[in-house]
Amino acid sequence: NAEIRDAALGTLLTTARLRGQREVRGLIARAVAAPGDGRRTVFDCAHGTFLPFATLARSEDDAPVADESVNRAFDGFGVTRGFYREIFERDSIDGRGMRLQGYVHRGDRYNNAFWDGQEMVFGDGDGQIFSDFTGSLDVIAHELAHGVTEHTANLEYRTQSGALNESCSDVAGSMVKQWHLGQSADQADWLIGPEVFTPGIDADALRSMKAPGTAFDNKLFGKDPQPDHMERYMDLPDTEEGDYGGVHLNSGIPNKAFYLVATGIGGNSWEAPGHIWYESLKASTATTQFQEFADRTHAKAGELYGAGSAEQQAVAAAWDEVGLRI
Ligand code: ASN
Ligand code: ZN
Ligand code: CA
Repeated sequence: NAEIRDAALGTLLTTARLRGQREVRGLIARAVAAPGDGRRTVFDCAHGTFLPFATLARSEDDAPVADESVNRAFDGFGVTRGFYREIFERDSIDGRGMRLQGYVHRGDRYNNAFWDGQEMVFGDGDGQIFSDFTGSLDVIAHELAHGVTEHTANLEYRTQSGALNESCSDVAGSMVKQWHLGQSADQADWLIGPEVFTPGIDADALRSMKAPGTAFDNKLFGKDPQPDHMERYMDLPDTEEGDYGGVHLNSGIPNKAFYLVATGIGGNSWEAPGHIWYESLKASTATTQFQEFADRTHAKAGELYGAGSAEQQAVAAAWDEVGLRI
């Protein structure tokens, strides 16, 4: 069957090539590509921004190297890959062993980390406000999870679908950290990136899932603007300035809902709550909005744990508390 599929796709690929259809060729090339072996590779950008100029620093079978940023990225990918495999039976980012490629020391004192559609990229931070972004396991898992979202729902990175995309990365980042540390929902700090601020900065973290809007309140940034309820949903412009409609801000609402589900059910976030969220992500589409996602988590909780189960009741109560009625 696989042979027949490959032959059929090969014919399509040839046709597309002859017709010069670049997008179709890309799609088909990805479809026929052999499943990956899930190996990790970390590259050193040496403060450049053009990734092809980065040099290979460590790959799967290599021993640790002298550069701890390289080792932290490598280890963080390993933990996250293990989490998806063991907890969700998912084989890497694309579910078929996609290689995990990371780039460290990106740019000069660059204050961020990101997923670029193919790989995970980390800045060193400026050393004044931010430190190295590889210093936080939940940030590493957050970036990798953007890849998982892209290969599942492919939630559009704007307004509510974008905030759900961001939230799913925070949820994954928190679960991976809690799983790695063996912390239950009650024991966890529910902070995203507590390590990325330099010790001199008066801030707990980038975001708090437990209490969105309280991760920082200082002279430098003012108060954490994340809302934790639909009444405070931030209608921002769909521009880079407006964070594409506040994708990193309105994510506070679904983040808080996940926190409430996890603590409402009790135990470990990556068990029932994680499965409900992951199944809902896989059943979502590019344009899924908050209400649709909330309804879906409720339906999934019913399918997985039974209609009227404690899990399903916790889901309904959580969304209600952030202003979304099932
Ligand atoms: N660190 C940010 C994120 O992963 C970078 C970005 O805005 N894309 O969400
Ligand atoms: Zn993100
Ligand atoms: Ca601090």
